[in-house]
Amino acid sequence: MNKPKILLTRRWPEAAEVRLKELFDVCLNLDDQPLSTGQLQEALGQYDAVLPTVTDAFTAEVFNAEPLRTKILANFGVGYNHIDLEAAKARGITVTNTPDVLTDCTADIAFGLLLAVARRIGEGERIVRAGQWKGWRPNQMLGSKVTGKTLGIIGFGRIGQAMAKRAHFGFDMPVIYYTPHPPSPALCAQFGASPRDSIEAVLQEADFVSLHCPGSKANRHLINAERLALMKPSAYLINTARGDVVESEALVQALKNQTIAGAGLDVYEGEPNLHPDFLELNNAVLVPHFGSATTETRIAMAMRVIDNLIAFFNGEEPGDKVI
Ligand code: 8YV
Repeated sequence: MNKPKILLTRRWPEAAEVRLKELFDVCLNLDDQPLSTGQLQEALGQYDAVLPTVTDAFTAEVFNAEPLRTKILANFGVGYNHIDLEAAKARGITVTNTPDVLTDCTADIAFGLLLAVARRIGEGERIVRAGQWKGWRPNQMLGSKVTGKTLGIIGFGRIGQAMAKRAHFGFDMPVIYYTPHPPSPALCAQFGASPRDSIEAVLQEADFVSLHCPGSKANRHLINAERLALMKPSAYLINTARGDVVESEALVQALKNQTIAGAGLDVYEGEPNLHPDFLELNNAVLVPHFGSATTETRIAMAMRVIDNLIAFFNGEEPGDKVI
């Protein structure tokens, strides 16, 4: 039997590409540039499986492709808000993702952003590199203490829970959370995490708010001007979820007017573009959507995609089937 024809839309770590090539007839995107709508449509006509990432917008328009050959989109990443699931389903296409393997690294970056913004690490580095450091003094660059402060988590799935674990065991932080899908009380008790019955309650009480809900139409601008206004002026917002969960203009205003103390951001509305005013704000720490970017995790994500493909082409249900 011929090997299934697979399109990898972006380059993967070499070890993972080698493994993929042993199993399938693989086409690589050698330029590693995001594919256009037209190229994604063509891909659906030419390959049995397409392996997208967050940079590939599989909109309803893309799924209108004719002819259609693709049977599975095996996504490299846990989030799939760039794929119109209804449209995929209507064309009979299976979608899989890569949960679990990126949980720890994403929580590490969320906690890293929390520390960086509270302790002004980005700002401090800029001063040193610019040759502007005039020497130690008692009032130099005072930030906010992290240990013992209250962490508020919005969305308490795998990554939210990993964040809670770091806060509870590493930093003695009381953890509160809001989630529409509450985990078992026993699990929450492990991290001393207590539920609140609304997003508003978390925003009002927390010293740090970290977003761990999925990107989706329903969660677009979940954090808007009205909700930002509920946060304490001393509180910080951390976003490693999806850019459009936060209304950028409202966050820029809150940071400019210091109605909140700061923000640590890994994701942006319309990335790789971002609201230009973020660049002028010293109370924002900005990193380039690299929550899962460790060699170990990116290889593990790729292997998870490969496992899903093997199951699918063996006629079994892939372990990470989304639809
Ligand atoms: C990935 C992510 O880098 O998995 C996700 O949802 O946001 C990131 O960890 C990216 O999505 C890869 O497609």
